[in-house]
Amino acid sequence: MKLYSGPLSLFTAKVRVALDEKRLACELVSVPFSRAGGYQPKHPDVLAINPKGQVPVLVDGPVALYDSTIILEYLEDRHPEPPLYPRDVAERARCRQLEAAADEILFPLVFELISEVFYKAGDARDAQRIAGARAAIGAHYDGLEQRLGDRPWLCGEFSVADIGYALTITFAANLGVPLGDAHPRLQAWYGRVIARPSVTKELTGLAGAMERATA
Ligand SMILES: N[C@@H](CCC(=O)N[C@@H](CS)C(=O)NCC(=O)O)C(=O)O
Repeated sequence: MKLYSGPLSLFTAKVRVALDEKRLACELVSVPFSRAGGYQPKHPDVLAINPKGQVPVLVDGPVALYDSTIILEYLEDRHPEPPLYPRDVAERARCRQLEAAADEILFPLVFELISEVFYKAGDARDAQRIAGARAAIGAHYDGLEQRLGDRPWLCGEFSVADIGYALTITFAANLGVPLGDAHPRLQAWYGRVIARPSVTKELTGLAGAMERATA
């Protein structure tokens, strides 16, 4: 298998963690990325496979896929053990919904911070936009704290929902919105997720990439 990935790409990180959890070997191809130019120029293989021109892109023999959610589902179908989705149909649907919510509800708020804080210099930043995104992310944490309750993981056993949410929260925390005192269960859950060797390794790699990108 070959994974086209971005050094600081949250969506690629989800796939790398899943590959590691499933003990699957994969060649990693890093696409061009810089703080000044973003994902330009695009890798020709990515452009040929993904009409959105985005990473991650996974190639497995004749199968070429894009979008992290689709790739995670493919990996689960192709390599069911160890599972990263619940077996029960209703729990599985809830897990898919949460995994998508991390990408489609929480991440767009985090992306507002990436746009303002990572890509812009201090004096060009929109303080109101930053404050609005921070407040909305905090409110999202509140909802997740309720949803988690006393359970160790978001959906029964460790799953793609935990992977997606923990990585998105890591990005939010690095941009100034860490989990706070109002989120004790979420903090304990986060500690469990990042203690997994697959996630620890991924976060170490992301921290190194961040240092290089901002040097
Ligand atoms: N929904 C997609 C999002 C992928 C995505 O936004 N990838 C970013 C890197 S994290 C990218 O390639 N951006 C370049 C661009 O949009 O041109 C997924 O889940 O894979």
